[in-house]
Amino acid sequence: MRGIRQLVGDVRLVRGDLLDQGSLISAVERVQPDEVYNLAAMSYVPMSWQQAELTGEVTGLGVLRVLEAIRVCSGISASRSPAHGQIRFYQASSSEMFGKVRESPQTERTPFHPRSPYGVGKTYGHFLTQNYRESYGMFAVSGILFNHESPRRGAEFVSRKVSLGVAKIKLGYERQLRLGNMQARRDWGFAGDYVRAMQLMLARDDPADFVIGTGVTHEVAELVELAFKIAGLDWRDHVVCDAAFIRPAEVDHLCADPSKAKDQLGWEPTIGFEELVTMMVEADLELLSASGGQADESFGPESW
Ligand code: F7E
Repeated sequence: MRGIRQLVGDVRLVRGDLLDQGSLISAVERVQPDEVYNLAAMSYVPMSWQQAELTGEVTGLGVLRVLEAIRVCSGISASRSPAHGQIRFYQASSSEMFGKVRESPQTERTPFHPRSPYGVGKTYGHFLTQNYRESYGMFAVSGILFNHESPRRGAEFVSRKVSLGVAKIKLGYERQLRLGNMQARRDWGFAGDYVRAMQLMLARDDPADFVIGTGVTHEVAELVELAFKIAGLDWRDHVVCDAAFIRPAEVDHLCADPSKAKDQLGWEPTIGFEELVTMMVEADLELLSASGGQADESFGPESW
């Protein structure tokens, strides 16, 4: 609910739980959708070590339950192909599946080596989506999305933790920001661009998987330095490295090769790294100025 609070009233909410097969079948029966986007997961990587079994249930088996709900409601079986006008399914796969990367940049053909229970769960969901496409002829595809951010990002993820931290320090509510591995590199893009890619994937005639990212990678340290600079601050005066935020196994370096998406979807990101970080810092300065320093951080930030 946290992510869609602003939309309540404009959208109709129907209950369904990734842990409950019957509830998903009921939801699909009731809504009769043309398209289903599974963006749900236990998605905070550090939490996936603390709740590994729950992560497997939600992030991994949850995909099976959604696919089964679509299959059952569409009357599809191994001997019966989907009827014309079948439900199209999008699975939110993740660059975390590449983990300890075998090559750089990463493409649709790069082998997976996930480094967390979250990455392992996503890899299961990815292969299962492919398997339902091949076994039942379903229109089921995965977007392998690299990190995508916006001012609505949860406070536990590093981009928002930094933009909120900078805003709090700038406005005098806090003096320090405690972070983990500043050397990790990520390919960060704007979430709005990535949602457009998801829609383009379902609008195609042929179901296929795509890597979605910018092709540009930055260190966490660069993100930090830029965010503080935007607010007229020097990060060295405020940032403290805290071992509590170091992960048991890290994904060191991710960088997308989005050529297939460019060629076959006509997709390109419209917002670059600097514009994204500026957008997030400015949004948090505005939010905290208006709210007297209060932000919705119900889930975090916290250590793993
Ligand atoms: O970490 C490092 C941390 O938590 C990014 C999810 O949406 O994208 C996201 O996963 C990097 C890591 O995202 C802190 O060690 C340093 O190397 O923002 P993050 P993530 O783990 O890359 C993928 C594509 C998904 O699918 C996931 O669901 O930043 N880092 N210091 C820190 N990270 C956090 N969270 N907090 C720190 O204090």
